[in-house]
Amino acid sequence: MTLATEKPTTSLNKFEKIKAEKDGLDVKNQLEDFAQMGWEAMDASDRDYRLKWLGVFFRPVTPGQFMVRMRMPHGVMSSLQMRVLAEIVERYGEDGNADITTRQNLQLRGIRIEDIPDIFNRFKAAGMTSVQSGMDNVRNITGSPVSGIDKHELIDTQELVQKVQDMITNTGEGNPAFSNLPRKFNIAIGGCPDNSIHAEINDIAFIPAYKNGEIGFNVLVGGFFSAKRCEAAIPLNMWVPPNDDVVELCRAILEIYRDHGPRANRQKSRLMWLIDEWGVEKFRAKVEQEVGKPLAEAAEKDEIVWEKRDHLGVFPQKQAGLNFVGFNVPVGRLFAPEMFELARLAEVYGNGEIRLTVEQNVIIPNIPDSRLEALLQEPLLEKFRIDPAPLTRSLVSCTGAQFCNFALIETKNRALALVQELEAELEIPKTVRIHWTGCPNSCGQPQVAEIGLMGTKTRKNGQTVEGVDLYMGGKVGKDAHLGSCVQKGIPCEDLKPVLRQLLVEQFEAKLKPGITHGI
Ligand code: SRM
Ligand code: SF4
Repeated sequence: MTLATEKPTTSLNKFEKIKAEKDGLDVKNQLEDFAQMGWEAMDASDRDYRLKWLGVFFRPVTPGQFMVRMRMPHGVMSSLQMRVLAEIVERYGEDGNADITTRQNLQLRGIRIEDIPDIFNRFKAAGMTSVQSGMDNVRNITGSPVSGIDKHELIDTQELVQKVQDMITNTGEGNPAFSNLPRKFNIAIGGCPDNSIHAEINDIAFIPAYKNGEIGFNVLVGGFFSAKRCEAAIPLNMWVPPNDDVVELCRAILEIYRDHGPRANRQKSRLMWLIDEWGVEKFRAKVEQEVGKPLAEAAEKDEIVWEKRDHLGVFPQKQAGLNFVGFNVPVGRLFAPEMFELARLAEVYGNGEIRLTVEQNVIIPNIPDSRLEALLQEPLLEKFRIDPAPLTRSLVSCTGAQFCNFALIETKNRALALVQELEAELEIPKTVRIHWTGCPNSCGQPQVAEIGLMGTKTRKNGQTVEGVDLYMGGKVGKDAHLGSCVQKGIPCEDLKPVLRQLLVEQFEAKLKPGITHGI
């Protein structure tokens, strides 16, 4: 094994040096000390980098108020867990909130370092962890948000996702075997016919496919976005049954990536760069060798045969008499009172379960037919609608300048205000998927959107102003493919007429009566 820790530290890049000096997970034993000394006195490498191994992110935009990124395997959580998280953010007043992320996960804000030991105890008591959710670790593992309750699903992937997370994180305790990857790593396991996981943008994706009459998964590898390069995942020409082979395969690929992945240049360290270097056949052979047995070749066709569903509204489950209800949470932002309310609704009307989606929305499952009508009358549904307007419905946004220091522009608040203005002016016959992302890191996935907006700086009247690069053509679900940049440097203040024109010319929108201004 050629881990970075065995190399002379002088030749390593900044991040490899930090990891070689001390494993990120080691700060676990220093949390009480950090709480005592406060954020200003902490060693900068521990505070700004190593804490991310525990899911705790120093925010230079709001110094002293940390962000905590959870792990919510499959986006499934209980009302009890939601309430624990609500109590945590509630104590920070206006500074506290939680964002649903594009990986079906939650990020808490406003967190003080002095509270971390207590917060981690609460996580543990409620069966949650934030371990290894940042830096060179495997991110939240995604799955269909309606797994186990979907009439149309081919494989219930919940247990598999949990098993893969447990293998990677040592059941949430932290696992040094996978805490020093060359770079971040994304895994998605989809058992549904509509590719609700965005398989194409994950380092490993499992998609349903029949082989000799048995349902299992075809495996894709190497999908990723970065500022310099974006690639859709490619077939590994491998099929695995939906059992522990999935866990073994993830373990094998992670070990290969850990031991052989390129580490010199952070811009060229994601899994696809290793696959480029070796070629997919050599990579496949190495995976087979690492797993220790021959693995089947890919099934001829996969079972992603549907357009992607957004799960908003009321849907009968596969369990007779039960329903799931999908709520739109505008740009994924939750505050403590709404989190308590979601927990209450899940308990009063469902069985206490809550699910998160990669579109930054919420699903409450297991609602009996007899309770549906009453749920739909609840005041929270005025804010988190089940039938939102067509642009709000599919709006996704990354964090942006409010909290993220990489951001070149403000995103969430601007995104929401702009679609609301456009909805006031236009009749829009169908939903249009608009994704905002504050910088080229692409956390808001503009490449999967019909209209993608990526933050940039541009010039207007001799001044540098906030702007966006416009992406178009992203297709999700069946035959997914990535969109590309069609126009650069549109000043944000000029964006509304550009989008209005696009919506009219390409998405069949019409100006509402009385709206005259200019296309
Ligand atoms: Fe991301 C870094 C937020 C999904 C690509 N991402 C960051 C950081 C941690 C930067 C930082 O330290 O400030 C952002 C934290 C801001 C904050 O305070 O919230 C951040 N990323 C997010 C989230 C919260 C966006 C959102 O609003 O939903 C998503 C959290 C997911 C989760 O629960 O773990 C998020 N990030 C993504 C995705 C989308 C996905 O996974 O489907 C991508 C593109 C896909 C991919 O990774 O291949 C993505 N984030 C990045 C990158 C570019 C990675 C690269 O290889 O270059 C960075 C920068 C980096 O890692 O150096 C980054
Ligand atoms: Fe921050 Fe850029 Fe990611 Fe948005 S895309 S959360 S601005 S790193």
